[in-house]
Amino acid sequence: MGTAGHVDHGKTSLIKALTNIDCDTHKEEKERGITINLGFSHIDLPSGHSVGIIDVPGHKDFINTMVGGASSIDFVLMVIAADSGIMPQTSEHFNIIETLNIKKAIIALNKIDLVDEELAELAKLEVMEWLEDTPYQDSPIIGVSSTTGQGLDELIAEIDKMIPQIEEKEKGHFFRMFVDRIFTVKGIGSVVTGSVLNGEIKVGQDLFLLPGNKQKLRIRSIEKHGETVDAVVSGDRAAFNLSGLKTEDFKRGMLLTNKDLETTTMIDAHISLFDNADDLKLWSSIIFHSGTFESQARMHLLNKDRLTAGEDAIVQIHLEKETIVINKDKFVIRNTSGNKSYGGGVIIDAQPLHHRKRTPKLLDALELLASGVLNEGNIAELIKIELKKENNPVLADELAGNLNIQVTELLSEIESLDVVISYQPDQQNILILSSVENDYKKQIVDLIQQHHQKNYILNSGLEEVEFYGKFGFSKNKTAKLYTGLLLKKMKAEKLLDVYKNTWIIPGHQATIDNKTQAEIEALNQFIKDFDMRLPTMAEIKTWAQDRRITVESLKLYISYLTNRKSLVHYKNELIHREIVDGLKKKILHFLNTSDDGFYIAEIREITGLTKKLAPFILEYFKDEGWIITSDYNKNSFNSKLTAKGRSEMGF
Ligand SMILES: Nc1nc2c(ncn2[C@@H]2O[C@H](COP(=O)(O)OP(=O)(O)OP(=O)(O)O)[C@@H](O)[C@H]2O)c(=O)[nH]1
Ligand SMILES: [Mg+2]
Repeated sequence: MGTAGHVDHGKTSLIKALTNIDCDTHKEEKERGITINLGFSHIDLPSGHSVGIIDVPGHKDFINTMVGGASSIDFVLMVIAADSGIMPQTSEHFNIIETLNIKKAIIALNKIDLVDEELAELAKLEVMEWLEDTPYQDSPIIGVSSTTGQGLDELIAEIDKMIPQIEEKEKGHFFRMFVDRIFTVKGIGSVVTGSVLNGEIKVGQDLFLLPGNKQKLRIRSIEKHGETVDAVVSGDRAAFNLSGLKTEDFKRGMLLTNKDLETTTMIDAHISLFDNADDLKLWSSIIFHSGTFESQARMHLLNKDRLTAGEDAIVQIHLEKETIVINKDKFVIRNTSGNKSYGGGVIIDAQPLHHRKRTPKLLDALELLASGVLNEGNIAELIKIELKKENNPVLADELAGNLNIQVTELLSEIESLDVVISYQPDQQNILILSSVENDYKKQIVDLIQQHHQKNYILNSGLEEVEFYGKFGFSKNKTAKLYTGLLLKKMKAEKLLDVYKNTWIIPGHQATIDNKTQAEIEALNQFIKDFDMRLPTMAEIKTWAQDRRITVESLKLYISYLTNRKSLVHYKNELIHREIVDGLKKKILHFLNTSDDGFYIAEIREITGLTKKLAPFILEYFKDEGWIITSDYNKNSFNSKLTAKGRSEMGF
């Protein structure tokens, strides 16, 4: 529960009357008689539940602190002094609470001891009228006095009634907590506190402090409501003692999380302006508040040129400072002098591209995204949008993370979406839109057909790795995994077949006419005649030119002979297989006679290999895994037979 309300209306006094804890602990707070920092308390209810309480300042100068406190609460205790009624920060706090999507409120009409019955009734009517047509119109309004204790039992009963209405927070998410206080405890070290936004964390686990150097911080101990605990979950107040950093490394607004999240300085969002906000132009300077994070920012209206009070818009916000936010996070925007709240909204994309041009296509996509995020029921739509944005296969885990939903929720939604296909290799679900997959299928068939056409004398097709580059998948592990699965699936669908380790169109057969056959054989003989010398490419090309064989055909013939294993094509050199086989017999037999191996000079002696060819052959054998070499230098390396080499020779 969090307090809210105008300065001096008695929030802190009321919490003290309820819990016996004075949240105004600082000297300056005592001197000025106002709350400056967040205060923390808790109440044990008759039902047995324990409720954590955050007391916020009401003074207009500390709205940023109020936003930080209100960001993690489940319901609000709005304190309104019966003798003064609705005041500026009463409505400003209410606007913020609504923007932060806090759905429930209890209204405490405080200082009821200062008014007579008639005035109390009038104050209540004023509040009721003011709440009309807001999400809080059915909230209970209780007359209370922190001075006399009047109405406190009734208030406690209302708080108790609130508990079953609070939506259970998801615990399956990764852990997130904005840091709100940092201090050093003698003999213990740095302690940081905050309210857990998502997930669960236990003593002994590691946390990242972001933005930062991504060093893992071990949790030494956790306290909740002043008591040592083993774990905290979303909604809890928590104090962590962490190892690995100094107190000065922590700053208010940083995030503690168990997931290595990306920082951002740009976000796409849907915003609504409060009824009393100033007009905003295409670009405006604002202060952005999310949790305890705050930063100067420039805001760009995307679907409007000007925004007036009470209106909505889709915007791109450029932050001055790096932050860690995720989709669906709520935020508040204020003017740059920090004396007026403009409005707030929800993040629809935490890692967007820079939208320099406001094209209709972009706006369509963003409006769809916003409606998906705002109408939380429509997760299916969101999944589709997100997959379209990626256009690549993505892991279910990653997608759920991007959407800030549970994987189980994602997977159950997918069942109803015939557009999405999921695979299950090792339980990792890979998702892709079926329209995108169909496109990949078509491209794969086209690529192989082109390959067959060009390489008509080859039986082979394309290797799996060749598709990675063509689809821009080279750096994407998931996409590579997906390619392998897709190829297998296409084989099952009889769209593809396998020849050796390549993918071909079913029924593909090489065609070779007599002239081609003769040319290939001539090339084979030509290279064989080099015996224990390596032909240069120039020599081979001249040979081809003399016979009016084009470079294209020559390349094809070489591939053909390499595929047929007539030639060895290694490190851009060609050597005839029979020569290599002869050398293999000699060298591997020779190496088999000694466990200590032999130097290159000895090997040259028994084979008659040239200075150039000897290291080439030995390196080739090494790459094949038949031999290992050590003591490598230009002229000598000591080679030994490996187990693979032994079995290759049948030793
Ligand atoms: N008579 C009377 N005075 C009250 C009551 N509640 C609070 N006060 C007085 O009102 C003044 C302000 O109370 P606080 O509890 O500090 O008000 P607050 O809302 O926490 O103020 P900020 O945190 O600065 O926004 C104090 O002098 C309290 O003694 C009440 O029920 N009756
Ligand atoms: Mg106070």
